[in-house]
Amino acid sequence: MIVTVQQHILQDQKRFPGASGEFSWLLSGITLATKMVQARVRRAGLSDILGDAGDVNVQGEIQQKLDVYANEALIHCLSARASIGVLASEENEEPMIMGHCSKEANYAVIFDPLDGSSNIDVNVSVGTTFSVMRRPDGVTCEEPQKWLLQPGCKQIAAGYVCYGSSTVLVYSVGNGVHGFTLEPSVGAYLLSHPNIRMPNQGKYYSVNEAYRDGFPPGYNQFLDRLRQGGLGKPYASRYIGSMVADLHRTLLKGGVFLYPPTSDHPKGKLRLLYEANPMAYLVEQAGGVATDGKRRVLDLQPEAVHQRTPLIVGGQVEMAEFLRCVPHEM
Ligand code: P6P
Repeated sequence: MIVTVQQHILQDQKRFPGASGEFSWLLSGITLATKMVQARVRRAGLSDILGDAGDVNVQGEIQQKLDVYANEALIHCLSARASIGVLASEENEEPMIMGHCSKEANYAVIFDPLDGSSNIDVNVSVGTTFSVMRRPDGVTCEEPQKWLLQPGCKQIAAGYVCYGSSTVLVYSVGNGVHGFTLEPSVGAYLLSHPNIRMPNQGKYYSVNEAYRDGFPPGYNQFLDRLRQGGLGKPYASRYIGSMVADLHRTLLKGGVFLYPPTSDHPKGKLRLLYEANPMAYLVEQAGGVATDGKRRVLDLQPEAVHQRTPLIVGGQVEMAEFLRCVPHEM
C-alpha cells in the first residue's frame, strides 16, 4: 500500500502535543525544502558548467554554495509556518525570531541544512538534520535561547534527510521511527521503512581511526574488543565521514558509531542541538543507546546553540560493552 509522509503524519500527529494539523504543516515545510535541496545536490557536479557559488550561470541565475542554498530553502519554507516562532541553523550564528512570532507560535526548529557538505565535491552522501522543540511555558518570543537550550529529552520530533543513492527522510514524533524514500517522478516521500528497529547487535564499528591516539581511556580497549572478536564475530569498519550517512547505516544495520573527544576537539566535533540530539532521539526511539561518553545525550543541558559534544550511538550489545570499557555517570 502506498503511504505518503503527509498521510503518515496525519495518522501520527495525534501524538504531537496540541495536535491540530500543526506538525503535519510544520513537517511539510521540511519535506518541501529538502525536495528543493535534493534537486540541487543531484546537479552539484555541474556547478562549473552552470556557474559556481557567486557566479552567474548560463541561465543568468546567481549560483549559491549548496549549503547556503539549503539554508535559505529551509528558512524560507519554515518561516511560512505560523506554528514556528524560532529557527536556529548551523549556518546562522544567532537564532531567528519569526516576524509572526506570537502566542500561537509554539515550536522552534533547529537544523543543519547540509551536514557533510565538504563531501559533495566527491559525490559522497550528505544530509539535513532537524530537531523540534516546544516553547517552554511562560517564555516569550524575545527569549529565543530559552526555546532552544532545552535537553534533548524535551524534543517533540526529530529527523534527517539522507541525500544518498536515493533521498530518504527518517523522522519520529515519539512513537517509533519511520523512513520515507522520495519518488522523484512524482515528488512524494513514500513510506519505505515503517517502524525502524535498530538491531541489538551489528557487524560494523564506525569511527575515524586516524584520531585514535587522542581517544580517552577505554575507547581503544572497546574498539580492540570489537575488532578481535570479543563480542563474537570480529567487526568490520565502515566510516563515510558524513554523519547522516554513517548514522543512517548504523540505525538500519546496527553496530556502533563514535565521534569521541579527540586532541583537536576535546569536546567532540559534532553539534549537540542539531546533530547529536536528533540522532540520539531517533536511536533511542529505535531501541538503541546514545551517550556522550559519560552521560545519556538526551539528558545533557545545553549552554549554547552551537556547542559541540562527543557522540557514541549503537545497539544494546555494543553499548553495554562500551559502558563496561568507559565509565559513565548513567
Ligand atoms: P572527521 C562532516 O564534516 C562532519 O561534520 C560530520 O558529518 C562527520 O561525521 C564528521 O564531520 C567527520 O569528521 O573529523 O572524521 O573528518
